[in-house]
Amino acid sequence: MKIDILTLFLEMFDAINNSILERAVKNKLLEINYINIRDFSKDKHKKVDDTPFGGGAGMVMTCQPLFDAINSILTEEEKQNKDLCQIIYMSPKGERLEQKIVTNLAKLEHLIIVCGHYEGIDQRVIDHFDMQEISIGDYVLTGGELPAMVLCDAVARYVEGVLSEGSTEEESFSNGLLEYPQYTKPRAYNGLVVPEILFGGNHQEIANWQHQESLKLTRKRRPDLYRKYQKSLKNSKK
Ligand code: 4H4
Repeated sequence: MKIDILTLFLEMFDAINNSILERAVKNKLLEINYINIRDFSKDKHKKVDDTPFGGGAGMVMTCQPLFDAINSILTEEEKQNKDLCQIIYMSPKGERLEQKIVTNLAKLEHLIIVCGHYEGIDQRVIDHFDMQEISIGDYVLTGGELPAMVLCDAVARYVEGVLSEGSTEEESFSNGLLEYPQYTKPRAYNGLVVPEILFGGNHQEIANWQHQESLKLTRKRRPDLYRKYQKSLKNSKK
């Protein structure tokens, strides 16, 4: 299995280079590559983030460096056939990491893991590459590197030969909503545009749209959170 990790902080991964993964890599059961997203920035100051459209705190990682970094890794075959390589984005909005996801990922030949920072990455990157968003839990970290290490560690355990035979058989898992999609400059990238509502300047309309997007996303991705939210809404009206 080959895992390509896109990150801004390669040195953080020294932590897993001295673990069971090191032996798996040495025995050629696993290949792990670390790619620095900043190396792909075409900005003269190597910027990789910008302010979010629609206002709001924090910064968002921009499209260009991420598009170019990912496209530099995908083979022509993988660009044509999305089944050959799974691209994962570590995000609090993702599907909660559970063993079922781990065992499914462990069957793949090639994984690309994208580590976000700040408020995350521009939604167009996620949509264009049809990324699988995975969360290690309902909390926001400073970066996606630790979640990426958690995922690598969990997946590597299921790669044939990494652990001794049979050792994985007998083992045992806000405002209450997921955040709305994030966008930043440019307004259009490779024909991919930002929702017009964010440029209307009507903060109430923007806030309403963002809330609706949060509701939509949460209902789809985390029905458990959604049911809890609706219930608390009913109780607050009593
Ligand atoms: C990504 C913060 C996306 C906020 C990030 C968003 C986790 C987690 C995490 C640095 C990056 C944070 N990754 N499980 N929990 N705006 N990553 O906290 O989409 O909510 O995996 S956002």
